[in-house]
Parts: sequence; C-alpha cells; structure tokens
Amino acid sequence: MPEVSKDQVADTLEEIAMMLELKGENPFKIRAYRNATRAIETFAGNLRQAAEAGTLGDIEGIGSAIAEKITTLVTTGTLDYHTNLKAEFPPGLFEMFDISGMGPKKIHAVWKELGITTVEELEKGCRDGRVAGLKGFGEKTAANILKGIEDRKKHAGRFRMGDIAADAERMLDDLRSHPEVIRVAACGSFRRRRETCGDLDFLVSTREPKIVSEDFVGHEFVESVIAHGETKSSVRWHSGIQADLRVVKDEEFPFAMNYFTGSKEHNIVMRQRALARGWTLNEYRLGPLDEPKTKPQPVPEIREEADLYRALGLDFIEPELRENMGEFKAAEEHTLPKLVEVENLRGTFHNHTTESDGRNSLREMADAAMELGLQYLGIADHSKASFQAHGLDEKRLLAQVKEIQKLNEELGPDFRIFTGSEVDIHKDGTLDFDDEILAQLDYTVASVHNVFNLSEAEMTKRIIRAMENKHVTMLGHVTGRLLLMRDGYAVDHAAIIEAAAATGTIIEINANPRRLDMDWRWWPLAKSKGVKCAINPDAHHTSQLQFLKFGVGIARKGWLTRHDVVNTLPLGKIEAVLGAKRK
Ligand code: DGT
Ligand code: CA
Ligand code: CA
Ligand code: ZN
Repeated sequence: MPEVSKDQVADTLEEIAMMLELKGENPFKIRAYRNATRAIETFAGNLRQAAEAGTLGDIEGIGSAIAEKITTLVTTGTLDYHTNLKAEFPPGLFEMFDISGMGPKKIHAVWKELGITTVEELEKGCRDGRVAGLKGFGEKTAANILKGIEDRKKHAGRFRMGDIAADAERMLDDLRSHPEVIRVAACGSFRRRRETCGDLDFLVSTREPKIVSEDFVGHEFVESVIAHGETKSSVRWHSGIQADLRVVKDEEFPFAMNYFTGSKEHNIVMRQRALARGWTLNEYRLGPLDEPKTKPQPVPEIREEADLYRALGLDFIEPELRENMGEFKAAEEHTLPKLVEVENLRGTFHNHTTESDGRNSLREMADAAMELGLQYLGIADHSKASFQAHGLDEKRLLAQVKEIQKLNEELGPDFRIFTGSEVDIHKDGTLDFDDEILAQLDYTVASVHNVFNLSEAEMTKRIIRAMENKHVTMLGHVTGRLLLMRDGYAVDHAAIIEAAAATGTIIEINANPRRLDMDWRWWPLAKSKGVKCAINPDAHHTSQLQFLKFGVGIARKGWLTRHDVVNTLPLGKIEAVLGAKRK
C-alpha cells in the first residue's frame, strides 16, 4: 500500500469538513475537522508511526473520534466514512468552495433549488438571473459571485511561492548532487522571487544530457510527463505545477541562465544593449552580429552571469530586480541598492500564540525564535473584535503582558519578547483598544479584519485615521489580500504611504506566503518617502517563523536594503524605533 501523505490526510479532513457544511451539520463537529486539518498540516512527526502507536489523539487539536478516522486512513489507505459522504454530492460542487462569495449555504441553495452542480452552470445562472432570483440572493450577490468566478479564472494555473518553494529547493539539491550535472539553477519567476509562479524553469549544464533528462522525468515528484527530449523536458509534479528542464553545454550556461531567469521585459533590454555594441545575444551565446551597422567591439569572454552584465556596461543586477522597473538605469549609474538578506534579520513582530488563534504557546514561540537565532520576538495576538480568532479583551491582554514580563526575566538579557497587539481597526478608523491600554504595550500592529466592502476613499481614510494614533507602531497587511484566492480591499496605496511618512508609521511586509502584503511594487515609492518596513511572518505556528524568508524575497523585489527594514536592528537599538512615535 502506498504511504498516505500528510497532505492527503489534511485534504481528506478538509473535504469532510466541507461536506458536513454542505449538509448543514453541527458547527462544532465541522470545527473539529478544521482544527484537525490544521493540526495535521503542522504536525512534525510521522503520521503512520503515530497511528500505529495510538498517539494521534495526543496531538493538540485532534479528538479521539477523528484520531480513529485518521488511523484508519493511514493504516488502510482509505476511509469509508469519507468515500460514502463524497458519494452523496456531485463532484463539481466542491470547486464552488474556491469561489469567493460562495459558502456552503449558498452552494447548497443553488444545488437544491436550481440543480446547479458545476462552476460553469453557476456562471450561467448568475448571467441569466436565476441565481439573483433565489431567496436570500439578489442582484448584488449574483454580481459578487460572478466576480468571484472571474477572479478564479484569472488565477487558474498559478502557484504561490510558499506552496512550491520546498519542492523546488529539493529538486535543486537533487540536481546539484547528480554526478553528471556541472551547474544548475532554478530560473524564471521562481528565481526572481515573484509572489506566484506559473511554472518552474530548471536549467542544468552537463555532458550527459540524456542521463540527466531521464532522471528529471523519473523523479519522485513527477506525476506525468508532458515532453521528454535531450535538451528540453516538461513534467507535471504531484503538487500540480509544471516543471521544465533545459539542458545546455557548460559554456552556454550563463546565457541560458540569464535568458530563462527573465523577465521577458528585462531580456528585451539586455538584447538591445548587446545590439548597440554590435553583438547578438540569445539563450546560448553572445556573438558578433553578421552585419553590424557600426564596427563591433570585440566580444568579451563570459564565464558567468555577472560577466554578461559587465560586458553590457552594467553592475550585476540581482534576479529579484529584473522586472525592467528602473534596474538598468541604476546598474549603469552604479546606484543599485545592496539588498536586504535573511541573515540581516534580528527579530520579528506580528506573531500569534494560543492566546488568540495561534497553535503554539508563548514559550514555544520564544524557543523557536531563539532557535532561529533571533534576538527578539514580538507577540501581537488578535484583539477582541476578531472574536472568530479568539481575540483578547483588555483583561486577557494585560495578563499576557504580565506573563511576557515574567518570561523575559526567566530568559535573561540576550533575548527579549516584546509585548504587542494586532489591534483591529474599526470601520470608522478607531482602534479596538483605548490609548490607555495601548500605552502599556511595547508596540502595536494595526490591521483591518472586517467590513472589507468600503469604497477606496473610505477604506483609505479609515486606515489613515488609525495610523494617526501615536500608539500604532506599524500597519499590518495593507490590503488584506489572499493571493490566488481573494483580492485585497480597495485602498489608495500612495495616500497610505504618504500618511505613513507623515506619522512615522512603519508598514509591514506580511511574509505569510498567502499575503505578501504590502506588495513589492509599492516599496520603491515608500522607500523614497522614508517609510520603514517591518518584515513580519504573521506566524500562527512555530514553523511559520520560517515565512520570514518569503518576506525578505518581497523586500528585495521592493529594492529594500537592511537600512530600510527595522527588524534588522539589534536588541538595544530596536526599542527606540518602537517608541519613536510616542515621543
Ligand atoms: P511564470 O512562469 O509565468 O511565473 O513567469 P516566468 O518569468 O518564469 O516565464 P516563463 O516560464 O514563461 O519563461 C521563463 C523565462 O524565459 C522568462 O522569464 C523570460 C524567458 N522568456 C520566455 N519567453 C520569452 C520571450 O518570448 N521573449 C523573451 N525575451 N524571453 C522569454
Ligand atoms: Ca516560469
Ligand atoms: Ca517555463
Ligand atoms: Zn491580521
């Protein structure tokens, strides 16, 4: 029997939760399956061993009834409860859960009342008025669902960086250790650290193209082979993403690496610069033009990518900046920034514990931060308005502050936990805690978590009003977007950046790979106004402190150096930054 992976177990539990919702079952039962899904996703041990040892029920978030079901699933490979439940529903129904605006109640209604069982039928029903005519729906709801369907189409076929990075790194390692591989790179949008990738573009140089290509298409990640040749192969991995492999001779490697890293827009300028020097540049070589308009310069020898940039009169351009958004001018004028690196980070803010909706205790989060080599950890649990996330009221918050102070004494002077709150910004821009309470914290992250449907002007005003509070140290996830799932609420980024500069409010890069918000495209403007950045993992689990690396990728795409990012400051210096607005 093939091993049942953690992902498969989590998917099965999630499907059960969805089906129970469709049936209108008891919310507590549904919640239990959702909690178990999350517990499995973050469980560090071996599921099969835990099942055989009978210890699944000991995992926090998994009750005995669900533990039994998981045991059946991992030991037998199937779960009748799930299979039988699934037989009750047309399969197309499940896809509707991916549409923003469609919840279980609505799915149930369109199915039972209109006989709609697929997304295509749903789209039709929205257009011909049937959906709007349903009790409790109306024109506005139908329009909303249509927009959700459009959004889903727009995102189809892309993958979040956070969902593909681990596999991509593993493949890089495997290729690197392949005896026939000379050089290897993952190019394309992955190397440029885009927030989402359409596919993965691997490149190797070798004297044995046949062997390397065969091993690539035979890799354990591969679900199906799309194309298999000696210089180019394409496969689909189990995760759903397509991975391409290009195989070149070692002397071609720097050109291929540059070409396949892109972006396309960046490549076009590179080629123009080559032409201007009487050369032709493609993915294999830099050579003299056959019919140069002017006398060509001698073609320099290129051994690596940096040589190519030098030959074209440019400083080396980091892959993250290759979007043709000003990098050529800066590279010519030697004004490219020295981009921030993961190693520069000394601490992080905006993290959750079990006190709100996190999965690990304060102590566990602190231990994990120390293990990562960080000097400080900010705890910013949700505030009371976020009741669905078990937000803290004043009493619980102040109790947490006490607990943190106690733990700080215990941990000694080399590590510090900062007391904070991810305080909700109300609809009118006021905060979920009074100033008198906020004044007792080391810092505050202010975030919007409800009433998303304001106009851009109203939402912008709401957020700016919050930033004007001197206790608001930083602004959390500016747009609230969930990549490939939900567009952010409408905000005027430029106005918010202006207000951040005027009030001295830090803006976060929420490093959770589902968010990566504020978007990298806005950071050059923010930087030019002197706005500082905090790279925050928004960790709800110790393992999610690792999200910091995705945030650093976005900061680099935003041209930020370590001087632009406050959490590169060591303990002893960061305190002044946190307190600056209150002065
Ligand atoms: P993706 O996969 O949609 O996330 O984005 P990329 O940038 O990885 O694009 P992809 O995989 O289609 O191609 C990889 C790189 O190859 C791309 O960044 C630049 C280069 N490339 C592909 N097609 C063209 C082209 O038509 N012209 C030029 N100049 N470069 C291209
Ligand atoms: Ca690609
Ligand atoms: Ca590609
Ligand atoms: Zn939040």
